[in-house]
Amino acid sequence: MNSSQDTIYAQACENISDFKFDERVAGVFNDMIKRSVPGYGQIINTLGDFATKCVVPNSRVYDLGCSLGAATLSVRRKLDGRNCTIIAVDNSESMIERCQQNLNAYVSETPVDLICADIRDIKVENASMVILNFTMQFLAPKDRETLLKNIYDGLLPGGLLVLSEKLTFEDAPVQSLLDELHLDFKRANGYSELEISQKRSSLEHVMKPDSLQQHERRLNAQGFSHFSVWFQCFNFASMVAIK
Ligand code: GEK
Repeated sequence: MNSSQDTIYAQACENISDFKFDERVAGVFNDMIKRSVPGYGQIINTLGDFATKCVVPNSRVYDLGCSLGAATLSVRRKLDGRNCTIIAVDNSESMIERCQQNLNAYVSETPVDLICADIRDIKVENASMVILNFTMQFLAPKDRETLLKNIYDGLLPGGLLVLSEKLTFEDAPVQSLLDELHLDFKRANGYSELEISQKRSSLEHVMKPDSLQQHERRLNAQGFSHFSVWFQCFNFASMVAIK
């Protein structure tokens, strides 16, 4: 997947506006997420392995907040022969346009319904796998339970939710240690102090991470009885919940 280098916050801005998934971000998104989210590449690759194990014939896979389609592409490679459909949803038109181009670049017999919509308006049905890869953190906290209820109701018995999120920590020293390690990761990937602090300001009102305990409690409350973290690097984790 091609991407230009992310230099969006490289110049000093007088007023930092709230972060939006607009054309400028979509154009550099692949570079931005790889340099900002530790473990992103490994998570994307492993989503395909989860699909191999968990997706049953004649069912659906949902990729909610699909951005440029990285998760959809990873899963689609593993699904041929199962008569499945992938429903990939994002509410950014710029992301959806570029996602369509990325999907068109590869041949597959597994159809993808690419939908430009709010994931809160999508009814999940006949799903054996649902992916929320760093998307739920952008939803208003009050909407997260309803989203997970919709996912739980639409999953088949034994169906899998993969939920990847940035985490907060109830223990303050752990929070600051893992924050520091994440900052070092961004510095090592070439982001300047100015870029890091301007991006942080732009995300302040837009991205609201939860703790692992909050995630587990919320998933249990919707009925998921099997839960684990399968990947964590610093303050980023990917969780599985099975219906
Ligand atoms: C990946 N999963 O590459 N409805 C639909 N889409 C939304 C909503 C919403 N309410 N809110 C945010 N989005 C991807 C990465 S990025 C994560 C996901 C990040 C979309 C938004 O437009 C963006 O494309 C995506 O969720 C979040 O595996 O940037 O850290």
